[in-house]
Amino acid sequence: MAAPAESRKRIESLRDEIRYHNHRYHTLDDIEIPDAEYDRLMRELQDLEREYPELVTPDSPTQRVGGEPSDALQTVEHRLPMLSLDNVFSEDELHEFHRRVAEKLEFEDGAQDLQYAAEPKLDGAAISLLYQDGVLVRAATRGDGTTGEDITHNARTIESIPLRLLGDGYPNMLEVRGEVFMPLAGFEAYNKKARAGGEKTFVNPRNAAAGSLRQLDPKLTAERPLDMYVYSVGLVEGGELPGRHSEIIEQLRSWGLKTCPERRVVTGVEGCLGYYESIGKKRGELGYDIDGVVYKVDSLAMQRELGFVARAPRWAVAHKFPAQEELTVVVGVEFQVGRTGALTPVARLEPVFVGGVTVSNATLHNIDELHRKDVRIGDTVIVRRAGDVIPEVVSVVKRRRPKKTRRVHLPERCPVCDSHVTREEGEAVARCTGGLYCKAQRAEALKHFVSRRAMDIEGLGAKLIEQFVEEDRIKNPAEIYELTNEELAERERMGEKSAENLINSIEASKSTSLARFLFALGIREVGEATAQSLAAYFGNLPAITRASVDDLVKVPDVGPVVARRIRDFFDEEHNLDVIRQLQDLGVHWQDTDPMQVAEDGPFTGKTFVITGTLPGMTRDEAKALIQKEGGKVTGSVSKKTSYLLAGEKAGSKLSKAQQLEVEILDLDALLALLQH
Ligand code: 9MJ
Repeated sequence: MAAPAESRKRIESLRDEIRYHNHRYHTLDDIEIPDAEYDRLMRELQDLEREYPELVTPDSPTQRVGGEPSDALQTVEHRLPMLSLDNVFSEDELHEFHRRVAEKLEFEDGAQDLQYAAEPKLDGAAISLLYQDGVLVRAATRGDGTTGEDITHNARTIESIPLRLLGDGYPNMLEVRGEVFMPLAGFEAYNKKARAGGEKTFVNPRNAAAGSLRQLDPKLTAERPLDMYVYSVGLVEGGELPGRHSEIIEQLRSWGLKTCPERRVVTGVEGCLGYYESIGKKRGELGYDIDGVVYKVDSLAMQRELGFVARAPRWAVAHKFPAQEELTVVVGVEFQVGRTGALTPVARLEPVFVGGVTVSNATLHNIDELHRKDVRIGDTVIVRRAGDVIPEVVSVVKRRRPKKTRRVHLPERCPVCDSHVTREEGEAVARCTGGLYCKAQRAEALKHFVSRRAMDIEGLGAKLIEQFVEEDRIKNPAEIYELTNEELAERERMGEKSAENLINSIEASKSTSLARFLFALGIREVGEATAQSLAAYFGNLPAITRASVDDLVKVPDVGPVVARRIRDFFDEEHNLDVIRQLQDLGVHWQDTDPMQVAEDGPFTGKTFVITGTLPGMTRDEAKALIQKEGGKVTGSVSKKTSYLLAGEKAGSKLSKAQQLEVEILDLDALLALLQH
């Protein structure tokens, strides 16, 4: 029966698609789809070709295994082919593999005692290193297994590849094989730098390793943080190696070649599974990517007996971890508000099985990342879930972008509390301005509100606050003042005595100062010192809540950014509400006279820095005094500093002032200046 037109069409389109991805992978070093997806395309094509053998053509991607050498590098023939490994994805498949091994070796008892050398399956780029009389004479990529590329110039730049073997006893001709990989720390650092410099980043460490090895200019390879472990031997002439795989690897190690420290010899399938599990647990701490483990029959005599099928040995198998990267579709993007008000875009996904679990949300980190990756609703994306790390959107498969997608914009208002969202110039993070009012930020804001230097409510600890917020019992700080003794005493783990203590301490906090109260409100950038300056300058709260940005910047120590924050805070009606409620519930303080800042006082136009311990005056008092006379007080000494007011135990600021030849005053000298 002739193949249906539909299947013919599908075969053609699969071939086109696979060729396209082959080119991206092997030539451009710029992959677009995860391995799992590539494997699926290949498998679908293989299945169709098996069904309709008359449609197999010699140029079908199924007829060629592995990479196409690029034109730019010299090709190398591997005298012994570089093998690939068969995969198993489950316990059952592993049992099946073991059963075949036992059968071929004619074990009668099920081969429970058969020893396997077990090692992590490194996710990098395979390399062949040829040592002649102990000297590295050639390095090559795997290529398609038969023909690779000469990358000797690049291999020489990798520190863990010895240019000469140590010790003696090595064969005259020794080909070792292993994996070049980029450790995760190096990968992250490299990408961070590339991003900052506007250069191309690597999608994953494997691609980074493969791309780095195939550079034409070894200087570029040398800049990449690469490492290598050896895991097998190829050609051996003029010498003998031990009779077990595990012993050979030890031998290679003694000659100065780097080997993976996680290697073990295990017994039977049980041993293999135990190893799989223990490496799976350690995976996140290894510092390099692995995509499974490899079991190799340890005895070389048995390996020889088992031989090969096609391009893979019968004596080894890779037991793969579930794929960490998968494709899925973005069905929406929502913004989550963190405890500090930071807005994080989160992609809602069509559920996909990745990294061993079903994932339906993935982080986009921040709005800049979202735009950099150009993620739109409707896009097909690569999702990555590595270990226990939260799943993330890695990239968009632009080729699969439908005609109609929706772009994502930063919301103007907080999705939790509807307050305005702000974003500072040059900052990646956008924030909700809701503060206390925003449920997402409530617990943090309340902890700050009750803290010792703010309202100083003892006994209202972090745990209790979190419970109250969780239960919606406290929605704003005013509600703290509505807690009753009975209600508290009924709570678990809270005795009558501590309930009473807490009530007393809430009561005591009602009598406070304007500075403490302002600080307690948790306005961004308004720390204790700024709160004090504001309180001293304006003397009362209504004056502050009404002050324009222009008024606010007149306050010593308040710059335009801080002024803007203060204005934004008091522009939110709900913030004023909470303040009113607090005052209605009895929170009060003593107003003071607004500061009379001398327009042309003795210190007008002068900038002071205060350091050390002053005799009989706190630094805050000295600061108020200077400000009252028209001076400005800043935190660090610079060329613009007019005077350093130095008390006892003055440290680095004093030496800085001396170095910059800034005039140094003690308290008496300062007071003397005011006499004139
Ligand atoms: C990796 N990728 O870590 C082999 N491999 O052995 C290990 N690869 C291998 N062994 C024979 N550990 C062919 C490939």
